Amino acid sequence: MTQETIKVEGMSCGHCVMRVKKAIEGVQGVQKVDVSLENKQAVVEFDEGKTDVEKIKAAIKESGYEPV
Ligand SMILES: [Cu+2]
Repeated sequence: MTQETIKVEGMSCGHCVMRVKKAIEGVQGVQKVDVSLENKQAVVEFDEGKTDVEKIKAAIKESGYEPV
């Protein structure tokens, strides 16, 4: 299992946090997601054999937010 911290721009409330969390959870291979509005970041645990950071970032982007 790999853990990565991804900075996310554009979140302004709990609703945004839920949208980003749901988007990341929808990526196959993701095990655990913790999104922080205060820190503007997502801490993601995932199976390296099934997904990668680029795919997770793409899912964040699709949900309307900006991974950095
Ligand atoms: Cu919001």
